[in-house]
Amino acid sequence: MTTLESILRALRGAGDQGVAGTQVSSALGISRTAIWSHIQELRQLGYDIEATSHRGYRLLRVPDSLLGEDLMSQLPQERLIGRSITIYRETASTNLLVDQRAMHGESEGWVVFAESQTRGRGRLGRSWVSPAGKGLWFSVLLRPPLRPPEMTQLTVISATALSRAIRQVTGLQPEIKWPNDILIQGKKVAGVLTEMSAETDRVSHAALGIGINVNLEASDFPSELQPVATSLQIEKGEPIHRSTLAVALLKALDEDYARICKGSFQEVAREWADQCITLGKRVRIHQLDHSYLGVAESIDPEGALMIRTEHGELERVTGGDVTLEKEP
Ligand code: BT5
Repeated sequence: MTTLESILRALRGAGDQGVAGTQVSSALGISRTAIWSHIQELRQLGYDIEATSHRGYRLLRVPDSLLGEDLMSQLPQERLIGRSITIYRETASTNLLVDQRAMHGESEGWVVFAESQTRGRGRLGRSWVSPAGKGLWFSVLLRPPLRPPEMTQLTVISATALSRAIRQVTGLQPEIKWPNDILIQGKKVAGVLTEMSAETDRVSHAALGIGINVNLEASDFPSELQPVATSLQIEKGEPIHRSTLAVALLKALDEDYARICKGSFQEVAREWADQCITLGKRVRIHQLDHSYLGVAESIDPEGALMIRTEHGELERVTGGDVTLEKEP
């Protein structure tokens, strides 16, 4: 744990009571002058920290910018996802950064956020709009104990964790559209891009990329997306604190990833099914070169969508796009 993270943990732990400089300095084994210079550093970053002789240091307000140490200071000490967190001001794509670091042996659970992405990626070569300071654009490095055909499980747990965290922090009611869309009132508010590097039978690492439109305004979306995309701020009618949401989401992801690592995917799948708007609906499945109609019946133990086609056959869908069809 870095000193900055420990100081933030102490400040948050003390809450309104405040914490004495001497107490922090003896707990961390560093001088009061060193603590003071870290407090100054935090103030420069926009943290409002009161310093008085009778109450010591008190955290009054935190900025909306992302700081790795601050996110880590709010996560449980025992965790896999978010063991280490890096924030970039700008990058091409956070999934790309995960790939590069994974090749150099970075440990599982590393998380990288970017305040903006210049080449944010969607699935199937599509792009993801990621303007500066308005969303949560991040990726997690995982080394999952899954075989390549089971990788849809990762998308399913991410959508479930995302939906839970959004509900907890904003009170909004998100819906999940298989496999990777989070919608509010029918408009897309977040998406998941799971990319893996696999050998024949084993996934060597995965980049789990998540994009959430937090405080975008309608004018932040290109005109063609305005009818189909939304943000939490637009839906809630007020800005949402990004780091509060980031912490809730990292906790939720850590819980759900632990569940699949111990083979309890079905538990997450049940929670997923409760919020999924795709199940029970007439859908059109779009594959690379063709599309067909059917009814979405269930997800199977590997996370694939089971479709009853018009001809009565059961098809297993692991990729491509699904659109909801009007009932005949
Ligand atoms: C996704 O793809 O929904 C996956 C999005 C994953 C983004 C994250 S951000 C962090 C990490 N790093 C990356 O480079 N990517 C991940 P897909 O289902 O293919 O949806 C892409 C389509 O959604 C685009 O073709 C647009 O139509 C639309 N779209 C693009 N940006 C959007 C936005 N910000 N909000 C809503 N819709 C958007």
